[in-house]
Amino acid sequence: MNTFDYIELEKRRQQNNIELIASENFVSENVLKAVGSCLTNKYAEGYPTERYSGSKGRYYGGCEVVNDLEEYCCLKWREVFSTDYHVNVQPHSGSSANLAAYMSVLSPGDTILSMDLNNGGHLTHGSSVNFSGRLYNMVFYGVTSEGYIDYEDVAKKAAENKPKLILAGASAYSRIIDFERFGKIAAENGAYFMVDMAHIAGLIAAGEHPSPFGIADIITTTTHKTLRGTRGGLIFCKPELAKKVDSAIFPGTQGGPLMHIIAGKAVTAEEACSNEFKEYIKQVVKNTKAMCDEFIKMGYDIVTGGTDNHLFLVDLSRTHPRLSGKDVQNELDKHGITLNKNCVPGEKRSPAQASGVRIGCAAMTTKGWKEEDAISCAKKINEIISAM
Ligand code: DSN
Repeated sequence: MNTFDYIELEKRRQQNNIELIASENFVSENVLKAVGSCLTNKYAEGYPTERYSGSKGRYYGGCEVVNDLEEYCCLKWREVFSTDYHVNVQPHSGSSANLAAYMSVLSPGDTILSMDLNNGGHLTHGSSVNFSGRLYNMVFYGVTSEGYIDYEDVAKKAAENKPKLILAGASAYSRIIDFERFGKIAAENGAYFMVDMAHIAGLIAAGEHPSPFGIADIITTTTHKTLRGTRGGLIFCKPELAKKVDSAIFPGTQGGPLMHIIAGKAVTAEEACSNEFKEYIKQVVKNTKAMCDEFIKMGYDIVTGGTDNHLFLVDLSRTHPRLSGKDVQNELDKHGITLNKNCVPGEKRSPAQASGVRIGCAAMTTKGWKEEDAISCAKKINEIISAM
């Protein structure tokens, strides 16, 4: 076996399996071509000079092409979200984007108010085992007993703790996030308002979820989830924070940008501007709702009782108390169905076991799923679980 044999095996796995991991997707041939291009050879530490007043430009010669490419990539991303926010396209990942976003406006020890990982947040939103939880003083807001963000708790914790930054955004939340309400709470408490829109960025781009642009001070995202692009991160910010954000990426936390990935991000943005992408996202939402409704019809508990986006959480604790999310994930793996275990509100098991599973339809919609495919997959999953 050599490297290309492994790549071929993984390609077959991706072709044959039903992919329900809510953060995954399948990129186009053009994205693959861009990220596999000669741009991987180029060092380009710094920024294209014209755009970054005060920046020293690039630290190497031969950057005339990559300068134009990076400018173009930024332009296209502003077009995707119809925004005049500043954008930095260099973050290697969502985690790098969040690290730099925090560093741009916070000092170690400052307080961040965010959603707990167990309630649907993200590792970089303050988990004690992550840099975020180690560097900053974290305060968490919760969800209601039905699993909705508890906005009253957000307001109360903000007033009590006076955080320097309030963060909205989640990895496992199936409902619309009220950015206006968050923004108002941040303004009332003199906090920066940051949104990590990684999961729902594709829906925001397509107008299927309210936009945080115009409300949040800083917005981070990945480009590979519902945006269906290359793996990587982006940071948007209000123009007055541009310099702080740029220097938090370079030289603050990163060296040379991955120019082949920036090319992939530019292709991703071109695709996300298209009408075809808007239709795709509409279908993602329809498929997810159809699948979720089928689980409800079959008697399953769904966190919040439904979904508004590309994912939902099945809570097995009442209906299948014997089974952990991990048991179900492992059994479905044997049948070629890929998803992940997930904690549910009020979780009694450890995150390694969990009492729920997270199901997303973005990847299978790329493969052509319509509502009837999503419904028949829900039935198949029920058959497998019922036989466990
Ligand atoms: N690991 C991603 C997810 O599955 O949601 C978040 O970074």
